[in-house]
Amino acid sequence: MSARAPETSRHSAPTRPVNSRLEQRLEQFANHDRNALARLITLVENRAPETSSIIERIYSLTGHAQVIGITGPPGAGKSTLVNRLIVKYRALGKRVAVLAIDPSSPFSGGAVLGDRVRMTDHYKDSSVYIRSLSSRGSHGGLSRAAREIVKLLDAFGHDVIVIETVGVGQTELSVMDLADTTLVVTVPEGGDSVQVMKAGLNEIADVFVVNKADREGADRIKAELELNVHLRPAGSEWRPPVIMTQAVADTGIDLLVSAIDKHRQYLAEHIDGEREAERRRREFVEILTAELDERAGRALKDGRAPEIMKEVGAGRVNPYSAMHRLLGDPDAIRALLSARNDSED
Ligand SMILES: Nc1nc2c(ncn2[C@@H]2O[C@H](COP(=O)(O)OP(=O)(O)OP(=O)(O)O)[C@@H](O)[C@H]2O)c(=O)[nH]1
Ligand SMILES: [Mg+2]
Repeated sequence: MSARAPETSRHSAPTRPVNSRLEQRLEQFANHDRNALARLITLVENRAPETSSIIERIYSLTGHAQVIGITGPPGAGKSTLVNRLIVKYRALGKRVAVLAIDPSSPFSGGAVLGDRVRMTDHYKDSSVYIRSLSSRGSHGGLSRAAREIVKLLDAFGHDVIVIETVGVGQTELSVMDLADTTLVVTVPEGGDSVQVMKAGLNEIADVFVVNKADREGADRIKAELELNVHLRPAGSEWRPPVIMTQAVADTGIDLLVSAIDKHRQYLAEHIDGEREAERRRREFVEILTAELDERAGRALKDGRAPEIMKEVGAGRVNPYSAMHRLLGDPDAIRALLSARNDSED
């Protein structure tokens, strides 16, 4: 295969055509076909080359959903809470989607299986869509995929999207960045408020939840968190409330829903144009660098890499010199980036 870009890329049109099968899927998606939604999510999850074209096409339909992030230590009761929230939001007539991110265990882990079992009731409800996303082998791709899957769920017409992660790593934290309102769940065991501080969850919390409030020590955790909120440097007027819940017993959930509502209202009343603009610019840079990264990776894999790659591979050119040479050569860049935008699925 030629290392040069096909001629057409020089005149590439502003809208990217997609293959007819994908075109059909997008149409089915627009007609609220849940199978089409599932297929598109799978393409995005697998980082298919047409991912960015899919999101480009559905982008104008996004921006309506309320995105709620829920994070905290393993076993804190996050899924049980999500389950309760689904019921509350369904009672309000809202369409709900859940994206459960499983950080470690694709098949064997109890988390996903447990979620499935407890969430089974909702599977019959066509206004509830539940999907889990495995972080296995996705490297930096997980937060990218999560961002785009949230866009799909939003465009599909869900009013509320809940993202569940176990708050452990940078990836999970960056996924929480997608949420309008982030709930940090703690439990009265093993000094969990300290864990929350250490894990960097403190800074991202819009609402603290002390779940398993039936257990001893719940009041102490609540007091610690409240003190901590009080001692926060005054950067924002929003003071995260601390809500006590017993997810298994369906206790405290109404209070939680109302705290989420208040935060939503706060956001609506405090729209900061410059911050929004900055967020959009940052999102654009992230999308751009992610796309460059993915295209360069694909070019390398399917043999469309520019000549310089061979030189680097043979150790004849140092990678920094190669990078500078490549960036100074528009034809080589075009060759590298002229990824196909469709694939078999
Ligand atoms: N005592 C008590 N147990 C609870 C409460 N809420 C949830 N649990 C139990 O805690 C266990 C873990 O609940 P999950 O909802 O799976 O917790 P999770 O945070 O989603 O767990 P991972 O996704 O594995 O991190 C289950 O056995 C629940 O029944 C509660 O309010 N009180
Ligand atoms: Mg869970």
